[in-house]
Formats: sequence, C-alpha cells, structure tokens
Amino acid sequence: MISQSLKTTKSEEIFAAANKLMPGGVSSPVRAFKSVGGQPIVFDSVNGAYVTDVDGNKYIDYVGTWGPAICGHTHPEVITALKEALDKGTSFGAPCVLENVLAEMVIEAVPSIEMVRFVNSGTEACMSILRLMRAFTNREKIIKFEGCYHGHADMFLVKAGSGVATLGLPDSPGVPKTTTANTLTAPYNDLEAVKALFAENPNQIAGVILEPVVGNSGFIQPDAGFLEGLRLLTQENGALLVFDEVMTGFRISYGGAQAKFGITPDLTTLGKVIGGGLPVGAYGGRKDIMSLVAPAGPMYQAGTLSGNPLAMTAGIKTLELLQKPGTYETLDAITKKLTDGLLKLASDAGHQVCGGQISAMFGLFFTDGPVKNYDDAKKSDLDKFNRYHRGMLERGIYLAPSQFEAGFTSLAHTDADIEKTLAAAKEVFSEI
Ligand code: KE4
Repeated sequence: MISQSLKTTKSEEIFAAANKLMPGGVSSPVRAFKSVGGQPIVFDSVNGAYVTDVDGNKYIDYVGTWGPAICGHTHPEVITALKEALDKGTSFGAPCVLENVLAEMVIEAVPSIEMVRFVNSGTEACMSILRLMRAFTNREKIIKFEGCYHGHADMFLVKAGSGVATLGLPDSPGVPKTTTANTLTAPYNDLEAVKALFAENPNQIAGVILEPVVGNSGFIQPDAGFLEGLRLLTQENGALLVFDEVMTGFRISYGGAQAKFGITPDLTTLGKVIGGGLPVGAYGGRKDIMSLVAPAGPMYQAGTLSGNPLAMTAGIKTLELLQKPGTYETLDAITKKLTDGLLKLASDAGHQVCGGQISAMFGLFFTDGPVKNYDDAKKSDLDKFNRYHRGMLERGIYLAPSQFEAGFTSLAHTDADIEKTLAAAKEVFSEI
C-alpha cells in the first residue's frame, strides 16, 4: 500500500511488475523511494508544474525530472520545436548546425567556457573532465568533497551524495581500490582540509572538482570565501578548479553558480537544463585545455548520440526561454516564497529546521543547523524527513524522495501552487 489516502492501485501493480524486470524496478536508484519508504508512484504524464500518475492522481512537482524541467514540463515552444526537428531525423552521427547553435549559447553564457564538448549525461561529462584534468596536468590525484555527487563513474564513487548517500552505500562494490586510490576527499566548506591535502600530496593533484552549490547532500550553500579560497589554492598548487554545474548550470543563474558568485573555474560540467529534458551533458572550459580533446588533441572521448539534433533542439529552445528578461528574478521570488514559508511553518509547529534557496533550487533539513557539509546533513532527523515526504505526497505534493537531494522550482510554478504547497505543509508539520 503506497498511501492511506491516495488511490495507487495501478502504481502498485506496475511497480511490482517492474521489480521483476529491472533491478529495484527502476532505471535509476533514487526513484525507488528506498530511503523515504513505501513504493514510488508511477508517472503517466507531466505538464507544466504538474505530474499525473497512472491512477489519475495529480501532484505539484518539485523534482522536475531532477532539474531539466526549469521552464516547466512539456513547454509548448519546446514541444513544437521538437516536432519540427523530428521530421528531419532523430540522430545523425555527423556534424549538425544545431550543435554550433547550442555550443555558442553555452560559451556565451558560462564564464569559464571557451570551448565545449557535448555528451549524453552528467556522468559522461564528469568522467570525461576527470580524464581531461589528468591529461592536462599529467597528475593523477583529484580532490572531491564528501556528499558531492558527480555521476556514477568509478573514481567518483567515494563518499558520494545523491543515490549513493540515499542508499547508504559509502562506496560501491565493483569499484577497484586502485581506481579510487587517487580520489582524495575533504568535507565541503573546509578550506583547511583542502590545504592539508595539497601539502600532503605536493605536485600530485590534478585538480579539485565540486558542486559550487551542493544539491546531492540535500541543499548546501558554499560559505563566504569557500569558492574564492579554492580558486586561490588550486592556482597556488598548479591544479585545476572544476565546477560540476550539471545541477546548478542555468538554474542558479543563466551563467550558473560561477556567474552568480563571480568565481571562474578552469573547467565546467553541464547537463540537465541544457538538454531541456532530453539526454545531454557537456564539458568545457579554457581553450588551451579543451584543445587536448580528440580529435583536436590526444585525449580520447566519444559518443554515438552526442550532439544529436533532437537533444540540441530541446536545449536551444530551453535556453532561449531562459534568456527572457526577468526569468531568474521570477524563479528566485517564487522559490523564496516557498522556502521561507516552509521554514516558518515547520518552526511554528515546533520542529528544528534549517534550509534555504538560491534561484530555483532549495532545500531544508530537520535540524537547527547550520548544515555546512555532508556530516551535518546526516545528523538531521532523517526519519522526520521521510514522514514529511510521505505526508506531502499524500496531499499531492511531489518532493524528491530523499533528504540527500535538492528541490527544484520552474517558470511554470504559480503563486497558487505555492499557496497549496504551504497549506499541505502546515497540516503535515502538525502531525509529524
Ligand atoms: P547524470 O549522469 O544523472 O545525467 O548526471 C550525474 C550528475 C553529475 N553531477 C551532478 C551535480 C548531479 O546532480 C548529477 C545527477 N543528479 C542526480 C540527482 N541528484 C540525478 C538523479 C538520478 O541519479 O537519478
């Protein structure tokens, strides 16, 4: 039984069958609701800010397919553009002018990117950029931060966030010790720990990769001076600074977190929003570094469907929509109203709570906080989060099914949606 109040018969039937066909019944672990308990609802369709499940229940959606749906699901202009593109083919496996168009938009928008390579997922972008960091510096060690998630490539599955944290898999079987031996970790927001790693590994660290605003340990913002400190430390040590903006890119601002905070990394990864809901990832940065990528240079990376015309079309139209004046002010205002409202209601109901938002990304923890890193996040009341998630789901509010995820709003969310969400939260906070 998924819910006392929702009719979820078809979801249960379909998910039961899925479990016989696919590991955990899902194509990606976090969707299985393992950490929040209960079974997931099975989607039938999405539109704007809403999801409809196979039993006909409608929800206000704050996951937005994990970030891509920043303009709202099935935006009519994106759908129209895709329908036109379909008639010309779904994949070319050859140069296509649409790649030039999206590349120019990305280069124009993201301060660190002088040249870009398209791939098919954030994982592909992050694994490729790791190879590039090592190729450019001729060093093998990297620094990542506990709780940050950079996709599921072996070398990143060390104290990762998102689904790894959700499932309590501190590491994953199948990852050779030799692969992660060169992955050093530090607590997020801890510059001293990073300084110590550089001192202990002189001239061996290729670079530092991080989520400039964390979404995979729950929502955690960088402390003042943290990003600036990393920029300085990497320069002082001949290492590269890499912002994984797969989640924050074109969401924190049109130029991503790097534009918002005024810190320019050497390299950047992107995904989610730039595909507008179709599979796209990208990595880019300084031209002298990107020129190493095959066939311009010796560092190999390839992909059958990379840069395909459908994904490029969805990405182009999505970024065009985001370029409209006032977009990020609108996103910030609606998300601030939601987040401030949730925090006040939780606090008024007597719960320890902290959280925040930047533009269309938000989160909260059931603890007094502050939550500055993954360890802090893990100390929050996870059981209470799970009761909160379930209570909101039963009232038609679809939140990310894990404390170790962030929430996402879109241009399709209205004041009425926020009011409805806060009304549901008021009830839930009174009973959890
Ligand atoms: P994908 O391979 O899932 O496209 O991207 C990996 C990735 C890389 N970097 C960051 C900062 C990311 O957030 C992600 C993927 N995000 C998760 C949500 N936390 C995707 C959801 C899922 O794994 O199903």
